[in-house]
Amino acid sequence: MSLTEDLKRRAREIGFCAVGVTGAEPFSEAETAAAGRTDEGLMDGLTWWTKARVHASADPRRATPEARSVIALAFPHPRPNSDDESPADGPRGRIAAYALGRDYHDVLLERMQPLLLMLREQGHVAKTYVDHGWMLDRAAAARAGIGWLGKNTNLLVPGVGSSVLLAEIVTSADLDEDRPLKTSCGSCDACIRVCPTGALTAPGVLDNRLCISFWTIEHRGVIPLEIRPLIGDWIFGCDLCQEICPVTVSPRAAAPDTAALTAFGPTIAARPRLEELLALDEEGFRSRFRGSAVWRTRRSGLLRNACIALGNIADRASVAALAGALGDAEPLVRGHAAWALGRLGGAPARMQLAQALSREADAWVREECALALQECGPLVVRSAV
Ligand code: B12
Repeated sequence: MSLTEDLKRRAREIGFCAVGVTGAEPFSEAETAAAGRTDEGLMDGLTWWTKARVHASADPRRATPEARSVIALAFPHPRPNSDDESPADGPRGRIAAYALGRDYHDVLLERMQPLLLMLREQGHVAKTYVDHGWMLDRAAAARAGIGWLGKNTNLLVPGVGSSVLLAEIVTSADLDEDRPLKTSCGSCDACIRVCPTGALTAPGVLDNRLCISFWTIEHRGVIPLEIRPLIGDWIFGCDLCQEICPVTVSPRAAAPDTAALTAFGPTIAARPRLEELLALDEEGFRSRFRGSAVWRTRRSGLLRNACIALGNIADRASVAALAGALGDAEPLVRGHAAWALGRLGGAPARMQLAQALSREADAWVREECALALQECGPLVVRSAV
């Protein structure tokens, strides 16, 4: 058996659902696309994203000059559990499926170790990438033929869909290369139509500034007023453009390998109770989300998102929880709690907002309280006659 076949067999045993090989030449087409989109402002908001990063990420030999091959790998991620759905016990938010288990960076890095060992034992240089090194993951996967780039920009693995996370090994080993697939999404544009913010501006083109995933995961500060109502009940990431994808949700799509999924450990609730999240202090946040991708938002980001979701669900029974958040130590949480109360409306919400306004020192939070009071409508005073 050749080294390529050996590596592929081992990768599948470890739980990777797709594995392919491409050469180590630069990903020139993807580089041009990514640089162009960066120039057009489509990647704006991601403070760590730069043109220099695009160019470096497009060249596997930048960090590994002796590289001959790139092994592209896809690993299935957990899926939401349907018995986590009962809305009867209060409003719930939604967490993107990829974040339901242990942080995927750790999981995939661990899983790649036996492959690294195989290569190094034969004297080859081998370097791993799971998003944190600079590499264009989707471009590598597409050129290695493990899937095609869908109109929702995600890599779709035939027979599996996009519920996968990507990783690569750049190596000096001269492996047998695979060819890119000829598959495409055809005339289907369900993902483009379902996105509530219109973030998919054309097939395969995402405007980061409109993506719910960007706002709820990556953005650190205040979420613009016009975006908030469009976020719905998402509190970390968004899967709408994948959940509608006929390839990903096809009954014929392979169920994720349960042995592979154990690598993610116990999963967190896909639909957590929002009021419970608002009650988390720093320690509570840490013990609930340490080791999971949700950690990235920090407590203040997650509570900000929970307030927005409560505002969108607009159940007046949430006034007390939101009133508690009006007293949070973080202005970011207080301001978004005020917005949410404005969306709930009614006398109790109005009273909480008026009280908050009278004690609030932060200028932006005061502004949010004032706007929310207007949103609640005029105070109705019942006449005695
Ligand atoms: C920046 C980033 C984000 C940003 C911006 C997204 C973006 N489009 O760039 C934000 C925070 C919004 C984000 C969101 C998500 N992300 Co992200 N993200 C990345 C990251 C770090 C870089 C992506 C990148 O290079 N962007 C530059 C743009 C220009 O590239 P692109 O959108 O992929 O565009 C390519 C194709 O569209 C194609 N193309 C060009 N023209 C055309 C035309 C047509 C017709 C078609 C079909 C294709 C096509 O060429 C482009 C260049 O390769 C990668 C990890 C990595 N290091 O690669 C993960 C990564 C792409 N993200 C991932 C995930 C899981 C997500 C989310 C699903 C998470 C979630 N559930 O909330 C969402 C999906 C949103 C979406 N539809 O893209 C996975 C995707 C796995 C997969 N199956 O594809 C990756 C690969 C991480 C990983 N290692 O697994 N992400």
